[in-house]
Amino acid sequence: MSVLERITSKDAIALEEKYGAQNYHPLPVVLSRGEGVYVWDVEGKKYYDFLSAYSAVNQGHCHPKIINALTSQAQNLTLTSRAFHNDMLGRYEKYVTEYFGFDKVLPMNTGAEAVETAIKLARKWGYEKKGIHANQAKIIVCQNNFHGRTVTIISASNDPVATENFGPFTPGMVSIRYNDIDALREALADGNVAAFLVEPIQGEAGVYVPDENYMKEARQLCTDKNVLFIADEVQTGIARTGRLLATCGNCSCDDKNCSGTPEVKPDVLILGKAISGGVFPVSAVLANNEIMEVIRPGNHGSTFGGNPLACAVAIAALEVVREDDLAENAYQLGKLFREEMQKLVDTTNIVRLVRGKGLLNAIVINDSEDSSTAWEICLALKENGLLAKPTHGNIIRFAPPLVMNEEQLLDCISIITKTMLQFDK
Ligand code: IF1
Repeated sequence: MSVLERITSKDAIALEEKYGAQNYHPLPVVLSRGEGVYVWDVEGKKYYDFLSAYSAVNQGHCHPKIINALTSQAQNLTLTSRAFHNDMLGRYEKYVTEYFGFDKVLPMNTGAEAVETAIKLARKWGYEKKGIHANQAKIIVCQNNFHGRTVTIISASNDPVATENFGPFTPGMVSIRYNDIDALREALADGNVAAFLVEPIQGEAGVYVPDENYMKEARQLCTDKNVLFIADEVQTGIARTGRLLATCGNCSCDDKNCSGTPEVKPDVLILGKAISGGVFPVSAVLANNEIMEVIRPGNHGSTFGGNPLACAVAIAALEVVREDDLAENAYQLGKLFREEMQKLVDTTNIVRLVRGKGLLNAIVINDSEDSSTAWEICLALKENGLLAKPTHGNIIRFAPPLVMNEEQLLDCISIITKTMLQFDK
């Protein structure tokens, strides 16, 4: 069989099992096409995508504007490396820094690379600007975080599945309780702290939304202690939570496209995933001059960072966010979704609670964390035409593309409701 001949789900899965590292446990579905909020499996069955590739496909699958940008740029120039300039990088850098309200951007490829970049930037700033003694810089992180899979990043993780047998770990990571402002205040008493790295909503942990003022108070504490406030918006950014950035979710200006007010604006902003609409690996670290200027030629980089193809795709993807008003759509549909899920909480025994912001939501299944109920529900949702996956244990994350309309969302709600009732005891 030629590699490109049509393939059955069974054969496709068998090939992955035989030739691929088993570093995931996917739902038994083999997708071959995506368009907007829909995906199709190789047998032609159509599904609503309620995961959006972990919030990378906010603009919907294969958005024509983004695909056109990809294919057009791919005909001209895909990669120069940073050994030379190219005609796309400067234009992208201007566009993305003005879009989010920062002086400078350091372009990378994956979210983890951007998090690593932010950690290096914070440490260098700590030594050269704050005066922390050599190799003593500390980064404060939150328990149950997810910032990526590199050894330094998992050095900050308390998830045994993500950390076991990957040591020795990078020193200097201090872990505190999430959403506990006193714990942060206590940790900041250490003069060697360079930065506080935090997700505005903990996605992988199960879509934990902190108290309304947590991020604002954390921002203020970091300002008072001359510590960099680093927002990891790889998953919460790009309109996912009903505002352009989750860190601006607390702002009073209520401008859905604002990039945060002074009370919650991070010193360093980390973006990934949907900055490219899930079409190409693109990530970014944004900061103002007094921070970014510690990085000088030769300090940091990557072969593909800031490549012309990534620049063209990211500009198109960000234009779509504004043109399709995705933040407002996520805000309104998210409210409707949680209202409808709350009815399941109130009328069934199977759904314990619903939580989230915008179209980043999760339901907690009323069963033990180690039960297989959430998984079985996702298998049943698949049979009913909707794809979602549990995060941890008994929590199912629901994150459809932000281009979804109300009619489609109501259809998804009826699928979820019908499926939950199958499991209601
Ligand atoms: C996997 C989780 C989500 C992220 C935040 C950085 C990164 C991620 C807040 C790193 C990536 C992905 C990674 C993917 C599954 C998915 C995930 F389940 F792992 F935690 F979304 F919740 N910061 N999240 O969410 O970005 O290097 O992947 O581009 O590794 O299994 P990346």
